[in-house]
Amino acid sequence: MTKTENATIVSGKTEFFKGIGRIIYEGRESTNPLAFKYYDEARMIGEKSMKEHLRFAVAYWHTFGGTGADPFGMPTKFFPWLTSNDPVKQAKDKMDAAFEFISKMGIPYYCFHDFDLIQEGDTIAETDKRLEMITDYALEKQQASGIKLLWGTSNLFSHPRYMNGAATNPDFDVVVYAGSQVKRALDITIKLGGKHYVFWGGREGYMSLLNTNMKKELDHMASFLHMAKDYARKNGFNGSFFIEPKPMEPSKHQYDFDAATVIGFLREYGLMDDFMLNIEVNHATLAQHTFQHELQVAANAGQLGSIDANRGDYQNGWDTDQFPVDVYELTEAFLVILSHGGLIGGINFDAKTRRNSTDPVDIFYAHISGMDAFARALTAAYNILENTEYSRMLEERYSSFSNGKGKDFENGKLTLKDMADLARQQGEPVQKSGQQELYELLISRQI
Ligand code: XUL
Ligand code: CO
Repeated sequence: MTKTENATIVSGKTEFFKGIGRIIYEGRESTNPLAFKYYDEARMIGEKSMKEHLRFAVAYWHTFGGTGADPFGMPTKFFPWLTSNDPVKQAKDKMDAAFEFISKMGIPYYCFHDFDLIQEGDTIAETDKRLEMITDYALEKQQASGIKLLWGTSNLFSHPRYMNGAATNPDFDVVVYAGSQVKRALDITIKLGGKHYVFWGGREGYMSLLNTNMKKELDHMASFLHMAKDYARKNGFNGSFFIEPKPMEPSKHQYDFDAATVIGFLREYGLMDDFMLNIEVNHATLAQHTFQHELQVAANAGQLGSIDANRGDYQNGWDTDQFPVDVYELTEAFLVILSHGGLIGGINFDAKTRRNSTDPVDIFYAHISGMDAFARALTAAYNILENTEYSRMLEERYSSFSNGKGKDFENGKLTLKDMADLARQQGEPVQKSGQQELYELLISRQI
């Protein structure tokens, strides 16, 4: 353990990222690739520090479990923490590497699926034992480093037993198994003081409607979520549950298609009080929406919870999960976030370095780049809201509803006949520009 001025670096027996110390803020003039140019954690943006606004988290799966394997090729990343054949030793090495990396980065949170921490055992008893051991180890590491768990989740999509779904599986035996897994994942999230809990249903959907009773499956999904929520609440969990929308991949059609679909589902099944949304950039674009659109839909319903940060590729439609670097896009996102009081959760980098980025140091470059991009976006959005005409322009655009007949219309006091009479009195409306280019100019001036 090394004390630095900013944080406690927690390495295991082996130091996996040798030669790299605590990544610090050096300012925009710095040419050091292993330093922040914009992310200055203590800097106040309005009432809160950058660290508090952004609440960054590292995704355990991509960052420490990703091997670079894809449907066309074998693993390319032979990281030393992944090499042991003994699942217990491998899990501990991985955790040593994780806490060393996260503490060197000065990132406050991490996120995991149950089986990112350790490989599933052959029996439920063996799996219980393994997760008990590795979460004891995680608890020690959290206490030594001050790093916290932003959210936990359960992998209900990789194992062959879930090929027809987990909570929405047509076979009750599989739904039971999924229930036991979520119970355990909630137990470990609570044990580790996890702030929130995520449901992402990659197999909750269908490959073909021909063999699917959609109504039944949706009812089952709702019953399952109610059970999970009731269990967690009974056991003292007071965080939020987040649903993470995604339209497709791996299923042809996923029930949590996009923010609007999820909100409709939560309303229909009485889950609005406990569940919010975790919006992922690349899932938004897969659903043919912008990231900003999905955030706005969630915010409109008061359900904006957390973010999975990444970006897609402009030339193809896959979930490429690249690190976010587009400051313009992120500024648009932060205009929505700041206008709605910030995030309950935080910003989890659900992103991976490319298959041919094979050096451990690439993981540092990726996170530094993403954190700097978010820091710039946060600052720009804050300045746009506080120091430009933006908010006034937006308000002005709707000012015809602020009084008179416009106000009466908003308050439901006019009939359609009244509208017809008014139109006859007023005649052709005066043309008013939408001024998109002027709004864009306000953003580009601030970034
Ligand atoms: C998959 C995805 C998941 C969730 C957690 O596209 O985003 O990793 O974030 O299960
Ligand atoms: Co995600």
